Amino acid sequence: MRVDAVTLFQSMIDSPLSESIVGRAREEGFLELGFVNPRDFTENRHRTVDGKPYGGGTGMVMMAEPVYRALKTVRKKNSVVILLTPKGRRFDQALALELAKKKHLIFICGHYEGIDERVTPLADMELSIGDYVLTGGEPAAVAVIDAVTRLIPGVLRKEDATVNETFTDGLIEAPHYTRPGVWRGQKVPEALLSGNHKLIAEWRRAQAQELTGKAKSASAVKKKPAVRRKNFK
Ligand code: 6GU
Repeated sequence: MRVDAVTLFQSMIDSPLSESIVGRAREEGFLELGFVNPRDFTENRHRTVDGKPYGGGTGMVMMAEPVYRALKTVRKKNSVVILLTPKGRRFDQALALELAKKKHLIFICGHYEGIDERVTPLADMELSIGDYVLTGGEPAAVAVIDAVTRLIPGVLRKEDATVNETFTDGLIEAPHYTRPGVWRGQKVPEALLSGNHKLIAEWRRAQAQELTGKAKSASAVKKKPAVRRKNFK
């Protein structure tokens, strides 16, 4: 897959996507990631890419023309153009699976207070990664590109690594454990030590259903504290 990002801040995307599984996917050619900077498409001496908002208000707005020209250099017939904005559709696993089938994705990353609204018609979709405000679209592009890249066939070594996992079947995955069997007084659940594959599968299914039931009820999510510290040895 080819991905291009229209961004003023290339390294905010390039750097995190150079590590770990996505970094390896790029080295192995599963993902070709390119960048185009609207600042290279300005016409004035100061290479200005932003301006004060019409009607007043705080912050600066990215100008439409440099974004348009940058986009034009990478856009092909088969490109899917995604504008990252907190008012977009919420990104989820189902959409990650859809996007993983595409040949070419282009992410337009706004910064400052946002981009001139008139670039919106250039995009095929507007995406958000959740209900909070980031300094720009770049960290959102990283999240989306990461989630999509690991779904490209061949990127994950184990063939079934994406089959059993959280959200693909609508369930949250069962908890994972590794050595040692007892860690600071906490034991690994018996079923996982049994060597009985049927029992293990049943245990995981039951755990997944329980976790999903809990998490899916809105009241449980609201009441769940962000941090649950236990007294630790
Ligand atoms: Cl895509 N952009 C910005 N600036 N903030 C966000 C976002 C995107 N998604 C959630 N918050």
